[in-house]
Amino acid sequence: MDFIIVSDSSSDLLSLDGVSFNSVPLKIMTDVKEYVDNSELDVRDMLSDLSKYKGRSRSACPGIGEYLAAFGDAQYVFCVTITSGLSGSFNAAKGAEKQYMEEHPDRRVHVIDSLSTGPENALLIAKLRELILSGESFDSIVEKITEYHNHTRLIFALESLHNLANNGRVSPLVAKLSGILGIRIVGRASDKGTLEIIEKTRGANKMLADIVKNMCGDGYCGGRVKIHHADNEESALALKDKIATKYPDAQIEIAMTRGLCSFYAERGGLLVGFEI
Ligand code: X90
Repeated sequence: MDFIIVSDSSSDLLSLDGVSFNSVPLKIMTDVKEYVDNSELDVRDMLSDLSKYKGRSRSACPGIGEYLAAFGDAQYVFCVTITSGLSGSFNAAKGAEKQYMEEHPDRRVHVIDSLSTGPENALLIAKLRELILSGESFDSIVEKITEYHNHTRLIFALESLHNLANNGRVSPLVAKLSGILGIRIVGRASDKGTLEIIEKTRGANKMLADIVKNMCGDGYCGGRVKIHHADNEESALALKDKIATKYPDAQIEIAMTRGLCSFYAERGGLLVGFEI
């Protein structure tokens, strides 16, 4: 069967084993440089550029044409986008779906608004991959992935909300909180796909404990976890240990955020996608 999974670069994935996969890059722009969030981007270089840069910076989502190109000639397309609550990426993908179906009425496209980003999107993609590889039909995959999505969540810890606030993705008042030295914010993707602050936390250990506490509060009990970190492997490993102490059999994977999530989570940020 001719399946493809397409995702915008907010999923932090560049490739996938065993199933065709295309990543559609978002872009990060300053007044002096544009960073395309594809495999050629050196994320650490971008983060260090941005930490020195004092001017304005922003992001841009893909357009319909970029999604159409990523769909290629596939008979069946599954497309996972960053939350429509914070980006136009989902709308662009839906526009591409409409055009694709008009041009090829025999083909099928299913666009998923993740209402989230990073590791939760990566969980959805991992599940889509499994369903495709197990030979399920398109309609059955749509049904199962919709059900699976009801059982995935995202919790994050950020050291700075500067870029989110400057781009209108979180209120400046909320962002001010994180400006206070040593204060980190723990939050979740709300059910509307927006950023919900849960609490302020002080110190790295407390932050990790707060993440685990909130994961359990949201219903986590040993399912699959993906931790994506913005150049903060040490905290990601410590978090993995903490979860594994409570749930020794949990499958926990660590990856670094790519460009888009690194830009908004900022250096040090942790994003945790998990099953409930
Ligand atoms: O269309 C665009 O230009 C992209 C805008 C994306 C804005 C938000 C990205 C957030 C990345 C930060 C913490 C997680 C928040 C998740 C809330 C659903 C990561």
